[in-house]
Amino acid sequence: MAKKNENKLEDQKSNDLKKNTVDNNGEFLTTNQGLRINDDQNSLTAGERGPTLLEDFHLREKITHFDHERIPERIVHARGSGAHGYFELHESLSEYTKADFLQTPGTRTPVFARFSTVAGSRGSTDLARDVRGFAVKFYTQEGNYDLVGNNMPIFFIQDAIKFPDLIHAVKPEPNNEIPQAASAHDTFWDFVSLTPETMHNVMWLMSDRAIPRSLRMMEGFGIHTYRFVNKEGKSFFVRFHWKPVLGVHSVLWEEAQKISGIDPDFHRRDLYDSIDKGMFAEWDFGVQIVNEEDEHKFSFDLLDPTKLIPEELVPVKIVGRMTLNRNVDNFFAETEQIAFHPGHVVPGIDFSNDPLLQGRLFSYTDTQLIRLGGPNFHEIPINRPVCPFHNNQRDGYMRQTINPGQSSYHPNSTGEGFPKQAKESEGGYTSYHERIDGHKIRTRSKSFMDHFSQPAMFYNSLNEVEKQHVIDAFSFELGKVKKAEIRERTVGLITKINKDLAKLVADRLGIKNPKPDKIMNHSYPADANPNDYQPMDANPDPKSSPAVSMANTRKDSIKSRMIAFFAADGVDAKSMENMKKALGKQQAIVKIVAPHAGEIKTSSGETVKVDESFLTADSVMFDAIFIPGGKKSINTIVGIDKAKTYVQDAFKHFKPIGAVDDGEEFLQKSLELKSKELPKGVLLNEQASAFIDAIKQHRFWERKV
Ligand code: HDE
Repeated sequence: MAKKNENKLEDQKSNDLKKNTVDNNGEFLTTNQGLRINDDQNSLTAGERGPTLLEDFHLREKITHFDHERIPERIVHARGSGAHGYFELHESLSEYTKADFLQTPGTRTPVFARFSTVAGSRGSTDLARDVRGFAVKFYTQEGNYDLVGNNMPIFFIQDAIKFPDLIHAVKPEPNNEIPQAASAHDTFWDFVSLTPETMHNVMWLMSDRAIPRSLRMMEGFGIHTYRFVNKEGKSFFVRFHWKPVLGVHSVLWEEAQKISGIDPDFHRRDLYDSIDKGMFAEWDFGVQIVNEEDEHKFSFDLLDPTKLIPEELVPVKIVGRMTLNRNVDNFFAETEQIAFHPGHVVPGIDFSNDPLLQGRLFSYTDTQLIRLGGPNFHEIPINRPVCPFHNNQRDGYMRQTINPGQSSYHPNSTGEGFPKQAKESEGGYTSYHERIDGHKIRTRSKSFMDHFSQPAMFYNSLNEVEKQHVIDAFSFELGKVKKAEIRERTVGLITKINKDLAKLVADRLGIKNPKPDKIMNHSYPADANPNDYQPMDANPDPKSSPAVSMANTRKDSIKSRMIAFFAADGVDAKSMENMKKALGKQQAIVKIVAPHAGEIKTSSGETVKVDESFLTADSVMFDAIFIPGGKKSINTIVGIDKAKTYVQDAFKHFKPIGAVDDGEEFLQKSLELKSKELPKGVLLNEQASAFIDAIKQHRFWERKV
């Protein structure tokens, strides 16, 4: 059986990692030199109460290694969670690209995916309002291909040279290192207010996309336009998409804030636990393909990373699926040491001249050199390709590879000319022969000056609830900004996107008459005429793009959703078990929440294990609440204040709530339902199927709260 697995392409990486996996089970404790340790409890001292001796090699080795355990965290995307899996191609892309892993339907390629927040440190909360990184390493037979994207289809800036400014502005302020993992402070909004090209990504950041319910419920985007090149040498522009099989869902800002306190590892735990339970995380992989001849047919520039290609103009063609099915064995060795790079490509995938992408191509290796401590980070197990690699690069800190022989240069005769170059027909990478003709200049193309049309399109595409959340988010974030002129300048920019939105935000900030700043773009070269850098007025084309609204996501599954069952001694076994079984069939996860930890006894005397007490959990950890019957159980729960707030919060957060039999009494007492007609998503004595359908909806936004 093991032999068979070794032959499977999708297992190649995990088999490779096994070579470096060391299991301590049943082994003696030793030094790093293999010497068995007799006493790991006491240092070597001169006498019982005397000084410690320098001679104690075990103490020295142990402490020295400990002293050097930390490496620098990533300058951005420091906090991340990752998992292994595979990518399966369903439809050949051979018409567009010669990339080997995209040729034959059914081909499985091992992958490692890492999701991250951008601004926070390694130990910061998962639920920060932030963009999420969505990076996938494909271990293909032609070398590693890294698709290093985000969960939003556009970026804040158009040129890599502004990246350090953007990141300095959003990170904690340099004088006091406040605030952690938050954009709600002066320097971020100062930069935004002076740099109108940020506004499209800012709109997405203010939307619920920035506070996902789960890493498994967010989309991924390559953002930049890349190139495909087929066997005939013909090129196509391409944008990459990941669409979550569970749909795109978020939490509310109030929930995000609470979760950050109650369980800052919420997303990491959710990914780990669901994979652990065999509920694998899945995304469909899609491409938007644009013929080279059509490069200029859009109202925006394809090379501009602050623009998306509306899916209504160029549909996303779904061609495969990624399944993450294996947790890491060691977080540091795998998730922390993985090194992504948008420049890791394979034949058939190439770059466009997007100036943001071009800058990234330099940055990633550069940052790994300092973060991972030298040029040999490609030898770290998680970073090694599954295909062989040979070249004349040598030496450097921590070199693992032993290259025998006399020759380390090319051309050589001492090594009989090896390693040799590969012809294109042998899989040698050739760059696309794009014709370039231009002056060496520093300027921004005029075609990049439309900063407001797509933010306006985004806002137009949201439903009323989504719009309200954007208004609330702007009001919160700008409300945290101390300098009035920054608030005013930003609201001025919002007027250019949507006057109603600007007015609503302005009212919340006490700004009387929001006006666009006279010179709105402050990021232009010293010698330039500022007028040449002024953004164009919004003229969205199309006016809206339904695909960007989360309200239009698929809602057909409750797999891995967390459902709290309120129960105490005397809970009605039948109503609890019936619902539990029905939810279990749909692969939802039921957690018994009780007045105390340990166990409770049902009405029929059986013992049930308690998962959480009302003290250890909170409504924000769950997708829905169910209250089974049982007079005694309900009598107990009615007396617990936290249980009542639990339900009230779930109600306020638009979540489905179900109750049967005596459970109704608790619901009535907690929610004080006055009218006979039940609020949307509150279900009394309904079939399990109705409760399941309600959970599929995720939230009942139309509920009056
Ligand atoms: Fe990155 N980015 N980035 N970035 N980025 C890094 O590389 C950089 C950008 C993204 O899980 C760094 O290994 C520049 C866009 C992800 O390990 C660094 C620019 C997009 C990750 C870096 C950008 C991304 C990174 C820090 C402007 C979406 C985490 C640590 C030109 C398409 C990968 C590291 C992981 C990480 C530079 C802009 C995505 C410093 C200079 C746009 C998902 O090299």
